[in-house]
Amino acid sequence: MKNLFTFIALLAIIPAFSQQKNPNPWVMAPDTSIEVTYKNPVIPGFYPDPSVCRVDDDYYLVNSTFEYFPGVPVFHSKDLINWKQIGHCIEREGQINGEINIFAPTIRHHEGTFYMITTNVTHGGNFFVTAKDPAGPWSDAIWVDMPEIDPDLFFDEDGKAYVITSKFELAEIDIETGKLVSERHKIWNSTGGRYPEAPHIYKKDGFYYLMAAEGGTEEAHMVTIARSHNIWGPYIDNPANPIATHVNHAGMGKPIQGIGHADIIQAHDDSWWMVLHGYRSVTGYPPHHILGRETCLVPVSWPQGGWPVVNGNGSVNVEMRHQTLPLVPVKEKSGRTDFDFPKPGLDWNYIQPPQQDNFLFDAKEGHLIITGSELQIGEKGNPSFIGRRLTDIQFSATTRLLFDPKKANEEAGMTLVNNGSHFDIMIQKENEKRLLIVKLQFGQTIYRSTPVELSPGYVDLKIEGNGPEFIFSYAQKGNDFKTIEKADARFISTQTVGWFTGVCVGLYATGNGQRSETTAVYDWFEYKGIE
Ligand code: 6LW
Repeated sequence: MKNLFTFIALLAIIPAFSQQKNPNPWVMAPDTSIEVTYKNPVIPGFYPDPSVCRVDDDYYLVNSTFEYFPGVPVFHSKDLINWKQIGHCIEREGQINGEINIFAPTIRHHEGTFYMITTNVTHGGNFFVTAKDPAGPWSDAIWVDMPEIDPDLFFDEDGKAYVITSKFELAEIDIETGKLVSERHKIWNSTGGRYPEAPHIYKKDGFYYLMAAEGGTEEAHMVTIARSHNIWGPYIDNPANPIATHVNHAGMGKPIQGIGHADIIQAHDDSWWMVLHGYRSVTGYPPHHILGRETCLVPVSWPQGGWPVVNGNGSVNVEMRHQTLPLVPVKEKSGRTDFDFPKPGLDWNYIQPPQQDNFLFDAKEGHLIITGSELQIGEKGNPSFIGRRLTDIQFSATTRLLFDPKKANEEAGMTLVNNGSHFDIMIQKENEKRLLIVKLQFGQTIYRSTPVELSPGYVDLKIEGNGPEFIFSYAQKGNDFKTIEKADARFISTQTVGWFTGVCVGLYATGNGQRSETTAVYDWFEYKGIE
């Protein structure tokens, strides 16, 4: 009889098992019956390698900036979702050794002081700057003799400060001087993924946790973690590594790819969160992105004595359905500028510290006046360029330009730039005619559209993006815009041009080998993201 009951009970259980979907957490789909609470990326556009710290219920976040100046934007938020830029850590030429080439930063707050540690790659290496107010001013650089990139600064409870970089060598430092006060010891070997980097150390429940990125910053990117009772190790890998990645089958269909390079923060309500970056593609297969790596946010559950679990299954969704901190929206920035301010807004950037006399912000007239230097965009140095990041897959950027070149070498216009490759809609003079040309330059390959002869007066220039392509058009005297060229967005994507940046749209002038005599006067600029 007992056996019969067992048999019947088994019969009841077997269908339940066979109906159960694959219990592998990687394939868990979001429950769409729960309402969307926020969307990723939380900071759109080329804002990679995020690092975050908290002071009470204020959050501060920084990103890497490579050749752009000012470097390392600082964002503020009350809820980790709505961010507003409040300054830059690197805004004086004196803070860097000549050229700027800033890789991943870490921001930390300790006993009333903010610290931002990063690398000026090939121009001095690792250094940190400090500030009492994260909006600035930040101090001069304090150099730290550590090899490789992605330095992390960890303050232990006993007041000691440590630096670890992508070589996973740890050293105790004197936080006043940056000098090493211990030997460097390699404390971890990573889990074996390519490009192990981006370490951060946290202390929780008596463990030192060492989190890192592996796999490289493309599709195979991942976040891994190990822990030890001793800061010097040995570190034991989390058996559930990687804790976040889209390299697997479940992640491959997600709109955000290449997730990794993370930092973890405990919020003022004790909830845990991870910031990390990922990119949104503008093509089908294989993926190409133009916006660069963007800052995303996902919840973390981190039980006492246990390992952190990221967003349930290690994934990042665009539509997030997790309870948030109370939302405190920030005022939407207008994408329009009439140049009625004496210096560029925080979202404007130069390539390298600029030659200031090539830029005049004439607030009274409402003009930005650019003088072309001898440099072309893409040449080593600081061309006469100022721009902002594209932050939307679909966008339009429009400007009004007054430019009547006197010589054939003088050129000015609006441009899309990524790692030295650039797509320009610009004015040049040829045989006494003022011509409008679209020039597409990728590496040594240059394409010039059929020139359009302009009538006298200002010209409105427009670049639109619809995802897979860019559309270049112009208008004069209030007439409708006429399209003169289209270009495949892949040719200026990060996958094509290389490096770690996304596309910026900017205003420029060049004398193509000699300084221009004629200045380019920009009356206004407008950027619109299209949902
Ligand atoms: C950065 C490294 C990375 O220093 O890419 O994706 C490098 N992660 O950690 C450049 O951003």
